[in-house]
Amino acid sequence: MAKRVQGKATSKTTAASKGKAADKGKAADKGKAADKGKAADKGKAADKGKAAGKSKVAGKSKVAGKSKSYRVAIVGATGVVGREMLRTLEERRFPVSEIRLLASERSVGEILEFGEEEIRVGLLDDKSLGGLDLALFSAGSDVSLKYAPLAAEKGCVVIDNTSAFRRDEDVPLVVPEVNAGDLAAYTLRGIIANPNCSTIQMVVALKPLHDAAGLKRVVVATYQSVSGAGQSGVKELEQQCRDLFNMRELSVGHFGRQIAFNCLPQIDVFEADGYSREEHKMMHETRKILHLPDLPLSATTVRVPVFYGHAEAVNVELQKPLTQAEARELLSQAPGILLMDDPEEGQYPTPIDAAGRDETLVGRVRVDPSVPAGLDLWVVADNVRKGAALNSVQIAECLVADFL
Ligand code: NAP
Ligand code: 2RA
Repeated sequence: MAKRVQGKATSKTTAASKGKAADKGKAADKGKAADKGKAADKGKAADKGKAAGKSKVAGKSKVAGKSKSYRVAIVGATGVVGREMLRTLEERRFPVSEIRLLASERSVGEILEFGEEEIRVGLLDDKSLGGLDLALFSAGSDVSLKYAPLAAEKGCVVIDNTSAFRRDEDVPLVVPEVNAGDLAAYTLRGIIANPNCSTIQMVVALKPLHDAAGLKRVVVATYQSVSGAGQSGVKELEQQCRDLFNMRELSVGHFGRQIAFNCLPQIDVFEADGYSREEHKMMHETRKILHLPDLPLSATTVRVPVFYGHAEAVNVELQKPLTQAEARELLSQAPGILLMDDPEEGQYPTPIDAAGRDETLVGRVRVDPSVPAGLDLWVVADNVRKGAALNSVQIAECLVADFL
């Protein structure tokens, strides 16, 4: 199981990193959080006997110890996701012969740790992407649009964590537990897209239900943490909390409104049809990953004052009914999922449970009585980890295992 010390992940954002609230690591990393282990390990949930640490996460260290090793770059290495990518490569013992950390001028010279090594952050420019086997991009779409094709031209395979190429037909969009088979198409452009964090956790949960009973329609409402907006989002919530508790006037930045003690039904800009761009991402990406281009799907995405971990209330209409027990069984056996579903014992997942974990946590599984074949689910995951860094590294592991 992966652990994340949030203080390190946001080490540039001193206040947030050191702030008690921001420091999910305090709870999750030390295992003091709602401690999935407490409930799940004791087999009280529907997934009796499925110990927390034994859930199946696709591609788990499948390449650790491989004799061939690879020259890897992280573009955006100093960001919330980039730092987690570095940590994930190390934790999963990805076979690395050279690691190159790149960012903007703002961070050049910063030192990041990789195992015993101290690596100096370099400048991303036209010359910095030669002599690489793999590059994990996570520095925003504009950076990817400019530099990812350049890296691919130089013979490097790009795994891109931004929205730059996700909708391109010749770029596979991959969640290894769901559609690893799509990876083979990476040769078309030399680029693989990592889906949006809110999409990843939802498709991990939808996949076993779709395989068993066929998806007919999906309606989702999300509760997304501020770390989804990167370092600036974490800083902003932390600063607003401090200001409020100290009776200071608060300043509003990235979120455009007060996020502390508030919920904002807007993530990214609004499009002409009234949906936000984040909602469009969920709808388009889910259809592409599940190979269901006509799947009816509606999303409402909401930013909540939580530091790490996205939660989603997912309503699923199926082609044929599943009982609660059948759905729980399917979910408990699916790769990458940890079922935490024993409400009478107070067991259901929360963002604090998910923070620092690899799995997508699922609970509150119910039959929706308003339709002939429907289910309601509560799906929670660490947006920085499974929603971004871990999924990218899993893609890299699949590539290395099967293609490189
Ligand atoms: P972040 O914390 O703001 O980090 C941004 C990173 O990009 C920093 O390393 C920054 O370097 C670098 N960067 C920015 N402009 C650059 C430029 N012109 N040249 C080189 N490097 C540049 O953001 P984040 O949360 O890590 O997100 C990064 C990407 O991942 C975004 O596209 C985001 O949509 C996507 N994503 C994020 C999440 C999440 O949960 N956070 C989940 C899924 C996808 P400096 O230190 O030099 O500024
Ligand atoms: C967010 N899903 O939570 C986005 C990050 N890419 O803001």
